[in-house]
Amino acid sequence: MDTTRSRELFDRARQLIPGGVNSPARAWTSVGGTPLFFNRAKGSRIWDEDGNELIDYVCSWGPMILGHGHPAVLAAVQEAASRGTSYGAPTAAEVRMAELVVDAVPSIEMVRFVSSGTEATMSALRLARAYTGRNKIMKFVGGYHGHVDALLVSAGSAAAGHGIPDSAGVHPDYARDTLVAPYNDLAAVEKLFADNPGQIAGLIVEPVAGNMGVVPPAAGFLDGLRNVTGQDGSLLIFDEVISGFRVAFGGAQSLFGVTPDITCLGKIVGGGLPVGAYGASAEIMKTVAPLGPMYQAGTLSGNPVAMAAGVATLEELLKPGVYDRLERKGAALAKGLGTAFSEAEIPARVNRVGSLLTVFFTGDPVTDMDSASATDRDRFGRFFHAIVEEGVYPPPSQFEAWFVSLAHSDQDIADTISAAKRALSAI
Ligand code: KE4
Repeated sequence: MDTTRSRELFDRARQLIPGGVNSPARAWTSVGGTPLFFNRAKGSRIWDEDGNELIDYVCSWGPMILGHGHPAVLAAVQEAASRGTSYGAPTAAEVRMAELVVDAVPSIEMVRFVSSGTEATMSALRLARAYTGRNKIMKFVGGYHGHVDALLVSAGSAAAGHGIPDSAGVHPDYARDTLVAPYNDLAAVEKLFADNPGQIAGLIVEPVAGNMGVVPPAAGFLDGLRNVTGQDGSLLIFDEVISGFRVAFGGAQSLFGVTPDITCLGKIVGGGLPVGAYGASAEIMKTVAPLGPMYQAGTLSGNPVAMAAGVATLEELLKPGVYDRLERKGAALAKGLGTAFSEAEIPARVNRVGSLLTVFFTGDPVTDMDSASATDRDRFGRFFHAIVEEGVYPPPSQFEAWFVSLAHSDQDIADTISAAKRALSAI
């Protein structure tokens, strides 16, 4: 595959931008090689600067659930932008967006929009501490919640992929009050609560882990978290930045029937433009300024063009049969990949929830960060490069999710499986 233009751009980018990228997940560090530079996408397809066309399973790391360049989203963005791009004042679009989110997400009676998932989780932590008056928080090994100081502890996603799950520059005082447990290990969580009674402001969890690769919650795990936090008076925070509007319109909390105290949203809620959100009961959200003492603000929060993209996206997702179609596509891809691996006699697992999945090269179950880290990551890197050569673009890291969109046709999925079979013969 000719990647001359990407390599030229990468050489220039690396002189100007750390690692040549504006987010480490894009750097291909864990798989090696030169990241492709893209300049166009439509539906399930994406084109790089050298004109190579690929079937896209990164989908901007989740937002493009409708597929790239959906006409309703483009029209809404163009119409909003024609009236101006930012006012720094309230707009009707924010009201419409808030109505959609409050109606969709069981735990949310009131919501505040921000500009990224990181801002959402950072604000959720501050809210939990402000509401409870407590200082400690708990997260899971391999959980990634954006680059919030207190949460860059045993973090997943590219932080783990780059071998810096505990980032440099985080003041030890910020991390000191962060307790960590293995994902799916309810006993470890219960012990931490027993050892820190009445001291934990909140427990933040990806209800479907996406940043150690996809790891579904074990049976009873989320219910267990709900019980132990409730008994202690600690707040349960669902980081649904990936799973929100992805695994169900109401997110993992509606899929699994477990209602958290605070929910964080991002990615899909912005339809590809910068939007994050955090929400909770009115009782909890009245803590947030200007109603209450917890301060949080943002110049572009609720930006009208971003709101237009989000509203258009959610309105498309409200249409009948959408999540059945996503489930069918995800299941077909996972089944086909599984068949390809078994025909090639290569030990592999495909973890999946709906249209979220991850391929692990192992014969053992992957249920937490330890088991995800023990998989054959070198083989993943070889598989990644081989399948890119065959015209399929999965995430350039083992600790990420593949995202299937409504635009991925049956033919795309069949072509992906054929490409995987050819790629497996090369690794
Ligand atoms: P952002 O600040 O990147 O919008 O969201 C942070 C975040 C919060 N919570 C979860 C569960 C997340 O997955 C993320 C961000 N996800 C990564 C990929 N796993 C985004 C890609 C990147 O970092 O460039």
